[in-house]
Amino acid sequence: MKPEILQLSPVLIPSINAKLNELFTIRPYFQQADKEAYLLEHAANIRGVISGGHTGITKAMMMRLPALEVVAVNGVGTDAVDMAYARERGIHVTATIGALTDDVADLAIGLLIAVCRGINTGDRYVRDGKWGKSATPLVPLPLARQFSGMRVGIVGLGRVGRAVATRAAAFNCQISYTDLQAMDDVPYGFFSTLTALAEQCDALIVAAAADKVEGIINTDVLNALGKDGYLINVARGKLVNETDLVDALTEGRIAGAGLDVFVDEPHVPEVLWSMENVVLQPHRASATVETRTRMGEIVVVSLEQNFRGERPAYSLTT
Ligand code: 8YV
Repeated sequence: MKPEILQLSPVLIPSINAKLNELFTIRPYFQQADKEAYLLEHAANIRGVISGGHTGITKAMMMRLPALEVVAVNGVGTDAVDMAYARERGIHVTATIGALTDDVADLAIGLLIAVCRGINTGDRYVRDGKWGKSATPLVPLPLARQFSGMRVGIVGLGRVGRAVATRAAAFNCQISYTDLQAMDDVPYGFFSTLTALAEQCDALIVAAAADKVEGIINTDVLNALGKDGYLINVARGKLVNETDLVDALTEGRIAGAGLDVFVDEPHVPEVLWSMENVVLQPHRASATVETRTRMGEIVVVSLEQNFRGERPAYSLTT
């Protein structure tokens, strides 16, 4: 009998879904209208879970799955998984470590360039038929801000943070960072506090894990970033105090923001929708065919390893 897997969030690569269905009995919980009834019917036989980084799995849900052996997160963040409880029960929790680093770093740089160069604004200007229509052509579109050479501050110098740094360095940016401690294998300047980092950079890029902290980008940090500074977040929405961010943008205390993640996805504060100096994405940093394929392969292999009786190579809990 094939192992039964409860799927809490979708996998968007058809070949991966085909493989999953070939190897396992997939129970697509995320598609059910009556989730409770579905769980009552299948919970006892579920041996594995597939979830997304943002969705994770709660302790309450794991407690309802007595036969659970493995949670394969189709993402790198495990902040939405109760890791302590998983460890307690000896449940393997795997993540797609390394698979999405490049894409997330690419989008961070993309968002920063989009916001400081006003790419979306220019796009709308052309689509709205405004180009060449104004009597004073330069007035409607203000000049943008240069990205090359910016002072870039990275919050969290893990895999993604380092990949952002490499990319920004190629644009002659001056890189500095903050993390739990200074790292001696990088040439970038270290600041032990977020405000000190924010004070001396033009753009702050949030690339930190959200397991232990939230709301760290607050009014103090945004004020330190200042009216010419940009905030980019490709990590987790909850790392930013969203109310403080909205206030800072509304009051012009920072120059702009590029956001892929939000506190309560898919809800994005409506006031941001009309801001020209804000570029919004629907949590899509890892959403390329190449990366989602690699991520899906890790999910498949992690489940396979578990059901062969092996410790999954990507396990973070066992
Ligand atoms: C994905 C993520 O959007 O890796 C993560 O932690 O949040 C994202 O890459 C998500 O996991 C897709 O399921």
